[in-house]
Amino acid sequence: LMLLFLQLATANVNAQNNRSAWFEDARFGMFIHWGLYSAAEGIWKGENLRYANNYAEWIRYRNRISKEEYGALAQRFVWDSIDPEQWVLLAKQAGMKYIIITSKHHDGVALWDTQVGNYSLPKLSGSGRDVIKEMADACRKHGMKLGFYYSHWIDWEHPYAWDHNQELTGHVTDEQFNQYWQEKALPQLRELLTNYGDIAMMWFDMWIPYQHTIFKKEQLEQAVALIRELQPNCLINSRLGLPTDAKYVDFETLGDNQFGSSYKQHPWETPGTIAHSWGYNGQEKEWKSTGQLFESLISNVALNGGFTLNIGPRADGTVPYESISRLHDLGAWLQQYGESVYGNTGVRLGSIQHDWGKITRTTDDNVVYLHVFNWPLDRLLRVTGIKSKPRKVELLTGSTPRALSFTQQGPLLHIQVPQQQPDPYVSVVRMTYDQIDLEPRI
Ligand code: H79
Repeated sequence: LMLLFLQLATANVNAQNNRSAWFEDARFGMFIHWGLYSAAEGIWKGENLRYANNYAEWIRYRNRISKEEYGALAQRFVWDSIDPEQWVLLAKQAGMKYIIITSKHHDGVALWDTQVGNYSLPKLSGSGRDVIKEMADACRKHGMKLGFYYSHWIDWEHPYAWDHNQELTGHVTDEQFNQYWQEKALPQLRELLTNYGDIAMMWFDMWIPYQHTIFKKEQLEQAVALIRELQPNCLINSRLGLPTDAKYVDFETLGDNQFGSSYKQHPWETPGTIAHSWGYNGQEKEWKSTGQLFESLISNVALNGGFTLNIGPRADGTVPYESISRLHDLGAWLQQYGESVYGNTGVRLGSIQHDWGKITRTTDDNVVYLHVFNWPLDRLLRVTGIKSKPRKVELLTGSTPRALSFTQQGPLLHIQVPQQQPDPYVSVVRMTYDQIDLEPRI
């Protein structure tokens, strides 16, 4: 009974529509954290206070910066070199299929030319540049899906929004919070969903179910109604805070940098960073390796999930070299081996793990890909858990695939591989079946 309940609980996320079909095929997207905090570069008046998560985009909260002083960061933007089209091209080169940009992060600053208040990047900087509009145009030009991050819960600019301990705003009553919701959040969402063409998704960021927050269910339902009315194809992520029901939520967002641990039937993704901070930090020390990013992406696809990988451009629009080089490597690999990622899902193998890497398959079930992170020194790749016998097994090399010989006994497949792995990051073995018999295992 418990098992049945679990299955029902996860199966209903995407039951009512196929809005999210493109998202399930995409598997890989770009997150962009860019805002006033990018200009602070993780340092405030010579100090980099260690506080809680230590994220550069939390600098206003961490350093208790006043609204006016924080707003003055807008003067540090270098508009000549800011070109959102370059971000879109970088995402495209990296093999990413969608971009989510912080239209308004926790600091409450709108990146677009909002008519709701004056606390926006175009107004504070005096540039008049609407970067969200430029993003929307560039995405349309290059066939890239565009989504908006919108911080609906936390807003350190608005006196009546949520800031955890109300250390910046003082105590907020339900009535006051509702005033923020009706007068700022909903009207801004309306602008974003009206003035920028097709929006592929709205990405909210609240990591607590609404019952444990200041939100009333009806308030969040107003946001859903607005999105469904203005953009019927727009996806909504689970961090809105409402239950994961198809009425409200189109895909699940796991924790920040939290990767899948079991196969999920409904669409899901992990938002992840290359660095530690999401926003630009001039003293960033924690860069993930390219190999680690490959494993994160492929491991998620093998569990039917996706990966939204973040960049934090500087206030002059440039992207740190560390991010660019990793994205280039990921993109070059996907260019060659993308058939094993896009439109792929996983093979349910229960608790079976392979020490060499991860398995994906095309959704019609007839092609299975072995992603080898650790090349076997004894030149024997051992695959357990698939009973069907492949028609052919090939090593993808980037040019002509190379046939591999194999033996099979029951669910145990032994593939002979050459001594040299063809790819320095992830080598791919393609197994083609006439008809594959995959036992669904939970
Ligand atoms: O936008 C990125 C982050 O800025 C945002 N989500 C990603 C996508 C995010 N950062 N932190 N969190 C979400 C959760 C952090 C919660 C806490 Fe705290 C911060 C726990 C401890 C420090 C705030 C302050 C809540 C408790 C104390």
